[in-house]
Amino acid sequence: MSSKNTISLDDRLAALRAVRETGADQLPDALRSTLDAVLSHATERRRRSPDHTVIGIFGATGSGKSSLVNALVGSEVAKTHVRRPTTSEAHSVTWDPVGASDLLDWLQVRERTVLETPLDPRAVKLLLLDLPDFDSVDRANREIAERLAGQVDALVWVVDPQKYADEVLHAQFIAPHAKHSAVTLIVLNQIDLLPAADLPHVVDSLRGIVERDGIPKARVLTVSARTGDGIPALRTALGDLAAATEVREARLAADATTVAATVPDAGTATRPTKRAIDTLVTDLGSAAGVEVVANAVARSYRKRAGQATGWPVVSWLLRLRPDPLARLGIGPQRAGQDPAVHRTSMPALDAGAAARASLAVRGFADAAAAGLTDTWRAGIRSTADRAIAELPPQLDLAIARTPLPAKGSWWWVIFSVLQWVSILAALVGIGWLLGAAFLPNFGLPAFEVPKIEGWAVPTLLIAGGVALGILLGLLGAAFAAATAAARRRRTRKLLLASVGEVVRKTAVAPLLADLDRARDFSAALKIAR
Ligand SMILES: Nc1nc2c(ncn2[C@@H]2O[C@H](COP(=O)(O)OP(=O)(O)OP(=O)(O)O)[C@@H](O)[C@H]2O)c(=O)[nH]1
Ligand SMILES: [Mg+2]
Repeated sequence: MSSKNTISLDDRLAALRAVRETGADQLPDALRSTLDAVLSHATERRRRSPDHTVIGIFGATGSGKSSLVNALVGSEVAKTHVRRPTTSEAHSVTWDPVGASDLLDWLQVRERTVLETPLDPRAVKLLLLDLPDFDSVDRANREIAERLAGQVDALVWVVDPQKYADEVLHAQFIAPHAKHSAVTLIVLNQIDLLPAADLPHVVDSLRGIVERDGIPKARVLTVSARTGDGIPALRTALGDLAAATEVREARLAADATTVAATVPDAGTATRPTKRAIDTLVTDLGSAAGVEVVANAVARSYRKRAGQATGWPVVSWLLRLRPDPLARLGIGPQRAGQDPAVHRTSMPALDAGAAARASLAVRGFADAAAAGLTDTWRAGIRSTADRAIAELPPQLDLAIARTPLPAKGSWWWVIFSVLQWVSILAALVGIGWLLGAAFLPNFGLPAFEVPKIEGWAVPTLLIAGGVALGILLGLLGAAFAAATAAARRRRTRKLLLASVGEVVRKTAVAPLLADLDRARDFSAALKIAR
């Protein structure tokens, strides 16, 4: 009782429209057309004279529908006959035709009678329809009755004492319209033909059958179109229906609820956590070669630091080795190239990396879609597949565009100067010793070799120079190792930030949009139901 009554028809229809829109590619075609039909029916009905209440008189042939209409309005407006079927066209009776004609056009009712005195003071805006028999042998009759049963605001079922229990009438006609129980009246006509004592039994039996049709607590009225018995009560009941504004909406609401009940729910989506997104970025980053580049940055730094600060006697050998960054096609030497068109020459997602990348995206999507139904999961899968196809070139570009820390360090110059000083010292020592040893051979005066603590100064210069060179080399290598490690970490961070941007835009955002759509769909469906 509760939620059904607090949601307005507007909200319910808006929700149904949202279900139709957000679920567009997830719903089977047939269901989509049904939703469209219900929505357009509701829109059309509400656009046309919302003040009039359309009540249709339905029933088997000969039950006395036309006679009942005549009895209700108090004049012979409808043709009645013993010949069957008599009524083959819908016939309307109105008391306030202004605004009703548009509605009657929509209902495709051509036979129109306008009367003066309403059958109930509250029923001025009533639009009463006498209809052809529902179970007619005449197909056209059946179609008119069926179509109008789908359009009217309230339904009156007329049965007679002979055929009130007819299986076909209940199973094929009343039960399918059970969803409109709130706007349905059951009328047992021709009670003048029943012995008074049997009436309560017949009514009880009829009530039981109608309850089995799916209309519990149905309002059953007993009348005789011939004698007028029960007619005033039926007029009051129709007046009640015409006066209640909610009646006009109840039918549309029931239609919306009924179709919504047939729409399969989407299930519940799990919004990915920040951690799951971070893991996806890291996984895709390593598939795209973030580690490879970070290591190359570190090795490139160490190589160049070695060249600049190593012991010059051996450090020149390092020049023979290619720069690890250059080998990847990235790094300082790409200056002048437009990074927007530049691609790295990394093996952009080789088979193994591509497999790991798609596994990561699929895993991420599947985890988020775990609580969804198969069709919605499949939709999210195809979004993931689209992302998997788009990612490799974008990841490559992201890596190519990221400015890497590739500059040298300030202390290289100091080390380099000191290295040359140490070489110079060693060379001076060597020259000195050579001079001291060979000059006398050329008749030149030998010069004194000074000593410190018993050590010849040239020897000290050589030993000191070599020792300083090696020491500087070792120290430089240690500094370089520490700096290279820091640069590896920084590169990793920079690259992951670039990769993260791409991954968020290309994979996470579309998947989140899908999940949001599933959530909106479920929320709308809940309201529509
Ligand atoms: N005894 C009795 N006869 C009735 C009553 N209502 C209708 N009839 C008769 O039943 C026959 C059929 O009545 P209609 O009103 O034409 O029945 P209908 O339901 O409109 O029939 P179709 O138009 O063929 O679907 C007529 O001969 C009526 O006189 C009633 O309350 N009591
Ligand atoms: Mg008739």
